[in-house]
Amino acid sequence: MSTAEARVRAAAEPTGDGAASTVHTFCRYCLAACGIEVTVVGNRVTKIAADKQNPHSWHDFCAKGRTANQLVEHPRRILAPMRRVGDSYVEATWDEALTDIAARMNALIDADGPDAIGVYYGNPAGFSSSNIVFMNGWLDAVGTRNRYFVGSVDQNAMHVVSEAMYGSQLMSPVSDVDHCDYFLLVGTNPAVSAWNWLETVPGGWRRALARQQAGATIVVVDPVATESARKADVHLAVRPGQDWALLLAMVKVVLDEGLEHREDCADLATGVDDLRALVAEADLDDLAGRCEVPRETIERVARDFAAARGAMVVTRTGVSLHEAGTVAEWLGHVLNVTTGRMDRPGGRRFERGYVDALRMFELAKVKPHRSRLRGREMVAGAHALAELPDEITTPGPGQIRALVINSGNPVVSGPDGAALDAALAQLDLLVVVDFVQRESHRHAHWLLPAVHWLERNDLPAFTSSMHDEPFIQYGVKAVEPPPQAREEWRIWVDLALAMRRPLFGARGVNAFVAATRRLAAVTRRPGLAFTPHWIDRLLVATSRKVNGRRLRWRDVLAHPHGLVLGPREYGHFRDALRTEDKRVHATPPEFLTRARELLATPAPVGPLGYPFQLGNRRHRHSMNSWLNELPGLHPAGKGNEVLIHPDDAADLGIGAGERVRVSSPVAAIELDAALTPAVRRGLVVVDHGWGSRIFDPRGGGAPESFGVNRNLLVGADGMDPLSQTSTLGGAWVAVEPV
Ligand SMILES: Nc1nc2c(c(=O)[nH]1)N[C@H]1C(S)=C(S)[C@@H](COP(=O)(O)OP(=O)(O)OC[C@H]3O[C@@H](n4cnc5c(=O)[nH]c(N)nc54)[C@H](O)[C@@H]3O)O[C@H]1N2
Ligand SMILES: Nc1nc2c(c(=O)[nH]1)N[C@H]1C(S)=C(S)[C@@H](COP(=O)(O)OP(=O)(O)OC[C@H]3O[C@@H](n4cnc5c(=O)[nH]c(N)nc54)[C@H](O)[C@@H]3O)O[C@H]1N2
Ligand code: SF4
Ligand SMILES: [Mo]
Repeated sequence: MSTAEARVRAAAEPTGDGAASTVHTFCRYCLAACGIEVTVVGNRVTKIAADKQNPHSWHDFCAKGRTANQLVEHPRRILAPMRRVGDSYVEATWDEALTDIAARMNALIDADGPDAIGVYYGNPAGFSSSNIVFMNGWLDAVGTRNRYFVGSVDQNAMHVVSEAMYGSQLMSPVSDVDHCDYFLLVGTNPAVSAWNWLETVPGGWRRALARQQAGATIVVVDPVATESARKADVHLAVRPGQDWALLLAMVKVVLDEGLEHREDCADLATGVDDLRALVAEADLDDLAGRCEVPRETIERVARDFAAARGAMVVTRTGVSLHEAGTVAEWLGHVLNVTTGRMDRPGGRRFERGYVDALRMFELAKVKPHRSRLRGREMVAGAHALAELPDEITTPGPGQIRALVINSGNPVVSGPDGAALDAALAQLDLLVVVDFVQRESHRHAHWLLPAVHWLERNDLPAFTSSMHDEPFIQYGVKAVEPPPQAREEWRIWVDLALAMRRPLFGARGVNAFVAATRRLAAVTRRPGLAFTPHWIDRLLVATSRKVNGRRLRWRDVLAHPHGLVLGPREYGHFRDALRTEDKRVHATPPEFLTRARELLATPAPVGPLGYPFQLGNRRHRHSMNSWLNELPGLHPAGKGNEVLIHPDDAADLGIGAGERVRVSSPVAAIELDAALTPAVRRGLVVVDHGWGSRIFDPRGGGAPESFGVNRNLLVGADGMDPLSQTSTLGGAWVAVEPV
């Protein structure tokens, strides 16, 4: 073992003697990936601080990272496999769990075929390379096409646009914040959400504000005067769901007035003529009316954007969670492409990363499949969450009868949670891999104890092309997990072995893993048993050359704070494009058709009796549907509330703090009113992610819950047809005092 390796090992190993040790790693709650310094005494984390020696990524450090050990030590944490017996749970051994699950799944597959097994995976699966790789290895072992993931309530629009324009779903351009002179931020609140959505731009918001100090302009497009909008030079309080009209109007101004970047429009991109044809059919006043932003303002912003030296459009969930999400996402990229922002300073770069993630993704690509009932193609290797309930409840070949939920809480974070909850109750087998039993895990037959990132080593190689500079850091664990908790990769491997189905669908892998385990047992050297660490080392050994030199594992270990691998580079984008002609496809036909459809349809209005639009917000101290319950992050008993414009409240007879019923054609919820001019009139805003219960499978205590789930108001029918994303940002509701 090298000295560097010994040092990292020593830092990661419990001292046991009460002396404090320090571990440098990074937070894996969100893609900001902040560098942290963890103080450990015994096997307990006593303090988490920002790692100010991290050369890349400590800058967004927030209270969620600071209190990450609270989830590790959650009083209701699942500490051993738990089997459902009647209405309660009993602890079991891993052998019992794996044997039972394998037997039941195999019986279902024998009877009904592999599609009888389904999976839903959430964000944290993607934030752990070993989890996502081996989960896919297990899914390929099973052979099921019933795969569902969080993308259809999040970033699918980006995947669809990247695939169509750049040739790869994973080709997400990265913000070059430090050189930007004009930020057009659409449907994002980076002051709260920390500049991350398929990109890691540590301290992105603070760096944008520093650019503003130096003269840059920040424009925020958001129906709410958010924390970010209040700091912006220009705030466009767009009509929810109408960003496509705003962005199309801007593209029209750019093309009609000849403000485009000639070279990129002629050489880098194809399809610009189709764009010209599209904007010729659109009328600026009509578009301005749809998005409710004055025409003159649109023209001014478009001209200033095109004229700026460095500029970028950034689009996020405020755009994607609407029916026209993909078209708006596309038009954001179009503005970047047509004004010459791709891979130029201050625009959106292509970061190569130390491994070729795009190529690996292609090798691992899931075979195309249409969903059984709705006949829709997969997006980014999975079907839409909105389809899951019916796929469980509708009998016939291909019906899902066993489901695994890998780090997700879709009953709360997706549409029509009531329908999904009812469907989950009908499964023959529901297996959950998580730390605690949340709302979506209520009907689980098995709860399998997972490992927190503070307890897990990980090299997130596949997201290395999402960092805003070439960077590598090994995510070392700070503490050892509870004895019976298991890293997710191991659960997938063990399950494939127990089911006797070949990992990755490839012959020989199971035998190889089993052989290494036997060798480890015989020689009493546990290090000889296969772990994903072998893959980490292989990836580093075969990584791209940096400064003409190959990266070595010992370099990685010698830099516990992370290693910046060189300056930001420009000029790799064209070469990296995955389209056959190596050009950006500016106007994919399906987007064009859909844009014409939107142009031909009047702006949507709510059904009779539901005049308000339901908006949405994130909390700095919550992570979607989790962390709401942690006392270090939220005052006891704190829930979410509904934000209403004071004039709307006055019309409705609602006073500040009063109880309000918000209802849609699907459901009704009650919460307290907070009056604020920050929201547009006609819009009410409720934080998402609340109202998820936490059960107590070990202690049998009453479930705990804070706030209410606003997504119950959103039906499963509303969908962006191009990305299959649920319209979680677009519900129509009624508001009345209780
Ligand atoms: N109305 C509305 N709805 C939304 C959104 C919105 O803006 N508005 N946002 C959408 C977006 S962007 C997202 S990403 C979704 C996410 O919504 P969620 O489903 O809330 O979040 P996830 O992060 O995917 O999954 C959370 C689960 O993973 C578990 N977990 C955390 N870390 C680990 C780990 O390391 N291992 C394991 N095994 N489990 C772990 C947590 O305990 C929790 O149960 O919500 C979407 N829903
Ligand atoms: N603290 C914290 N940070 C997080 C998360 C978290 O839950 N908490 N979640 C992480 C995850 S999973 C993700 S995907 C990212 C998401 O990152 P962001 O997309 O930046 O998420 P939000 O902060 O919800 O910002 C979305 C904004 O869009 C606005 N909006 C809603 N509808 C519309 C519309 O029709 N048009 C426009 N223009 N704007 C609209 C909302 O008012 C809101 O301010 O954040 C990540 N970071
Ligand atoms: S949760 Fe906070 S500390 Fe953790 S990576 Fe995100 S911004 Fe950084
Ligand atoms: Mo997300």
